[in-house]
Amino acid sequence: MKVVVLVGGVGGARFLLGVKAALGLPAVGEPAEPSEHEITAVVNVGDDVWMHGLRVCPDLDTCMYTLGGGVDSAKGWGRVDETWSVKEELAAYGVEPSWFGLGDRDIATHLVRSRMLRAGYSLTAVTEALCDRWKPGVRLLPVTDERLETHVAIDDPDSGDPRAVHFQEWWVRHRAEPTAHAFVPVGASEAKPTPAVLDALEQADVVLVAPSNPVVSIGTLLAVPGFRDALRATSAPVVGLSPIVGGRPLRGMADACLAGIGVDSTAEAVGRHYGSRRDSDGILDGWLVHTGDRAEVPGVRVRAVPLLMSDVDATAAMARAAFDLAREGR
Ligand code: GDP
Ligand code: FO1
Ligand code: CA
Repeated sequence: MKVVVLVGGVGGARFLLGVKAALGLPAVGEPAEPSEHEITAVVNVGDDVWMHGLRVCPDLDTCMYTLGGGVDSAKGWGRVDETWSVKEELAAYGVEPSWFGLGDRDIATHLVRSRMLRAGYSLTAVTEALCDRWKPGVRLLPVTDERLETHVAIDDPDSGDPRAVHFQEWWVRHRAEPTAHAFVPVGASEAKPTPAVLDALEQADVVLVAPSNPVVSIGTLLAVPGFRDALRATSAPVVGLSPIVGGRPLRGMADACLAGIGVDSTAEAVGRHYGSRRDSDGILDGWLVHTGDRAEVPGVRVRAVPLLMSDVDATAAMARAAFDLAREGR
């Protein structure tokens, strides 16, 4: 089966572990022998940022490290067994930003990526090269090879003046505390989905929308011109899983993001925000919400199942429920 999964970072990567397990693949790494199943992750690049002259791709790296067995699973991002000598030296020089921590091992990834980008390789090619080492067992595709960065319109915490900051500054430096008035996918209007992404959507047997941040992860994928159309055009059923359980995000600050676009932090509101593929611009055929949550989404088949990714088995059960819901629509 050809499965395409739309993901951001931590939540998306953990979901991918379960998708692999549900298809009989090892959650981490590659299977011993080739599998009949193909999993392609279409990954958000809106969090990407130039830091100290290096290109950092948090969602791609979180997926690569998590599925390749190198992630710091306590944090959900960055490398396990990390050291911070370079960060300490940068601080000794008084170099900013000091609020964004780059570990020594992680820096090697950014050095390889930045060098290849400067040599003219696409982000798709760079990611493929990095995955030759990590062997995540799924194909990781940046949604676009063009520059696309999420910036956030806030009121400056000190002066109160309106200003736009890179998503990482809002998320990491300010802990998403300043009210987000708007999320601006800078570069989106010139961006387009890569040919590999369009081909994967066209060839897919099923498309899953991971329980990722609906605004800055899934929303940014949908902001790439042509992506939503390709998602609506595929013959594959599209099934999403709610990242909101019991009226709040399970991790992170998706509620701050949803408030920024005027969507309630409920499974129903997010499902309606994504909309039905039978509508004029919706993307869902099916929507999984957590047991106990209720959701009416016109034109979308809704099912309530346990949606806590407490371990790989629980996540695999979520993926199987999504496959079952996808088949119901055949
Ligand atoms: P990020 O890029 O690191 O923020 O990761 P994603 O955007 O891919 O996923 C973040 C989202 O994952 C958050 O909005 C959480 O609500 C969601 N999430 C985290 N753990 C769980 C879980 O166990 N179950 C569900 N349904 N959602 C989860
Ligand atoms: N998150 C933090 O809260 N603090 C950090 O210092 C930090 C550094 C960092 C470095 C590389 C990387 O790939 C991710 C990093 N993150 C950090 C996480 C990152 O901000 C988030 O994973 C996503 O961008 C949010 O969706
Ligand atoms: Ca992210």
